[in-house]
Amino acid sequence: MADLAALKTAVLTGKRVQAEAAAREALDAGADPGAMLSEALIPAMNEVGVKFTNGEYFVPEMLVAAKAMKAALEIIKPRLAAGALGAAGKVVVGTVRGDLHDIGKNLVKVMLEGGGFEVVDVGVDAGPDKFVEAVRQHRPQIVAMSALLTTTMLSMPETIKALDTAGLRAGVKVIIGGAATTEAFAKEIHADGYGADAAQAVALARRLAAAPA
Ligand code: B1M
Repeated sequence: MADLAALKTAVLTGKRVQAEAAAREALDAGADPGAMLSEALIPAMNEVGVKFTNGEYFVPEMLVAAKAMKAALEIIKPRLAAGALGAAGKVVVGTVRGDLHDIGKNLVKVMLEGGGFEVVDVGVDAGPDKFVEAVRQHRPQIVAMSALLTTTMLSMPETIKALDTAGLRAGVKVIIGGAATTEAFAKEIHADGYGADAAQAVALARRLAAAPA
């Protein structure tokens, strides 16, 4: 039986080496990579967020937990990304301006790749210009933006506006996600869709990439 509790604890307590070892052991014991995400890695990060809110954790604890999560994710990534790259379409992904959170964005990227999309990653703290430039250069069907902070989500409508001003908005579908965002916010800013998690982002991207521009 795979020990997902050990993986969760290692991430929660920011123990990178233990997290890597627990991820390897769980895979060797036959754990499902999706379950490792949904039952260990993501709940651990959610708990980190609760501890931060309660004043039990501070930024350094969040940071080491994030490093442990990323290290474990690297180990399970090859098992998640199994799709034929590019067959489903092309997506530009990034975390918006002012926002340095990249774990969720990276997860969305891995799952999109697993779903057969070619992904162009503009990274974190990506302003409207960066998204516009990537769309101009790579001509994706979809732009996926991530925001974790209530302050930085405001960069999303600015990016949509910049795509419009550049004459690129009609040619792409814009989807958003990240803990700060909601379905209602997506509607308000005239995005084409909202994904609550990485799996929803892939389903949404599939649906929109198949629809006419
Ligand atoms: Co930050 N942080 N953080 N942080 N951090 C949050 C987001 C926070 C909710 C913590 C809290 O107060 N409980 C809070 C935001 C409050 C708010 O705005 N409402 C917060 C804060 C305040 C801050 C700082 C301001 C703290 C400070 O300095 N005082 C600061 C800001 C830095 C900046 O960005 N400018 C900061 C810094 C950091 C660290 C650098 C220490 C670290 C990030 C490291 C990294 O990413 N490399 C960090 C972390 C780790 C967190 C928490 C604990 C965990 C985030 C995470 O990785 N979650 C977070 C609390 C929380 O979210 N519960 C918190 C796991 C990840 C898998 O989930 O990213 O939500 P998530 O992605 C999900 C979905 O949202 C969705 O799919 C993913 C997988 O299911 N999704 C998409 C994401 N993007 C998508 C895009 C899509 C679709 C779906 O496109 C279509």
